Amino acid sequence: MSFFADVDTVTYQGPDCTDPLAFRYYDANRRVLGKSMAEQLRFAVCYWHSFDAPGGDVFGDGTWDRPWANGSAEPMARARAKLAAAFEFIAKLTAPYFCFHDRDVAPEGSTFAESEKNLLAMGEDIAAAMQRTGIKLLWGTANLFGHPRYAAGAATNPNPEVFAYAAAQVRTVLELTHQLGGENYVLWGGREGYDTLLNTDLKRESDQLGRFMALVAEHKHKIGFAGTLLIEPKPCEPTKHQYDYDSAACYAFLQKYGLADEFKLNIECNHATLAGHTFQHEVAYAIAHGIFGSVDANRGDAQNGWDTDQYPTNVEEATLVLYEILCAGGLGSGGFNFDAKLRRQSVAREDLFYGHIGGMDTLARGLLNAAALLESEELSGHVAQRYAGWDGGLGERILAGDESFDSLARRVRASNPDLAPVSGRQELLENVVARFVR
Ligand code: XUL
Ligand code: CO
Repeated sequence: MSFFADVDTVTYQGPDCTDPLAFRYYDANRRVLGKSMAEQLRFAVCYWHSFDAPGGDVFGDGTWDRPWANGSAEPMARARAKLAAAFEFIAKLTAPYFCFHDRDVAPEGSTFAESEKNLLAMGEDIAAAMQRTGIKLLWGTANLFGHPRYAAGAATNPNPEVFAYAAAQVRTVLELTHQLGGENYVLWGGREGYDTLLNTDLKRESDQLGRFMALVAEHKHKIGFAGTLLIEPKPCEPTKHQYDYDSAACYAFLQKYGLADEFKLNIECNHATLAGHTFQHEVAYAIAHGIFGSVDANRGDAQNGWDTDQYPTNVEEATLVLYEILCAGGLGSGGFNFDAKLRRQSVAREDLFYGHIGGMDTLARGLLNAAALLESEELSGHVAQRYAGWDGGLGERILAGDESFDSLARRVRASNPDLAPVSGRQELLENVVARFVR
């Protein structure tokens, strides 16, 4: 069964190549800062946008040519065809990882037991496909937002029976992720929020979510899953307000419930921009607080206020984000998962290749630029110099707790220091970045 017979394995052909089915920058084995590009970028293809979604929008039906979705009347046969399409595509793209929700890979049954049976049966086929191709699992996740039972939330539902159902669902997917050697497990709180405060008890919902996350961590340790647990910040959509608003809100939540050592963050570019932040800000905030985990790579639209999930094309943005990640020592167990989808008019199957190739090349360029910027020390040197006063003397004593308001006031009164502002050099530094963005 072949669904992409017209496309060969995508190869690196260099920046001058004009073949749209070749990489111009992503050269998997090229060494960058001591690792191969493949190891630095850890690309993953997501199952849901690429193989599951039909290309519909709120005004119209699916448009995409997806023969695996309608070749059989039998849902498990369709799931197996989808699996064949996914692994053929990911292998030809040479992406080392994939990511899935339970409902992407296996049909929901008429009972919980039937859904679980379907998922575990598909799990065996997934394991065989991974074995055959060498493609690995970056993360698994449970869909706790699609079914009507989750309309008022999963963990934050007013009905504890829904909480229990979500727990049972996550338990199965966490165990399957563990069995498949998954390197992370993601929780995106798509409906963990509210539409109106008129019917919502914020405090209860927060405590319910905290308890749910604690149960996930408890079960992770019970089964010996060594991967990283990740939560994925997003401010809104589908609910008006989501509790995992941004990196800062997630960090506060994790600390409140004693979970800051158990969870890290999966930062998505378009979620950052929906929250009114830059992608770089969200990544930098997570890194600064020791909770950076992984990335959902995509981009929004500067004029639209929703999650357009387009493929990344902004090389400057990729450079700045990769600069933060490289300064922090790399992705660790995370990766760049393309949580990105084609436009509704991109109906052809090979459009999936163009989207991913463009995204991989954009991030590969970002990696090369960021490595050069890091090695030049032009930004880091400036920042280090800007804060040098805190490395010794007065700054060090303040941070060590060796100064008080009284001692500081005595000091200022005695020395009456000249505190004329020093140039922040923003324009100069923007010009430095511009020099490295190629
Ligand atoms: C939705 C989103 C999800 C998560 C996984 O905006 O990003 O696809 O990544 O549930
Ligand atoms: Co995402």
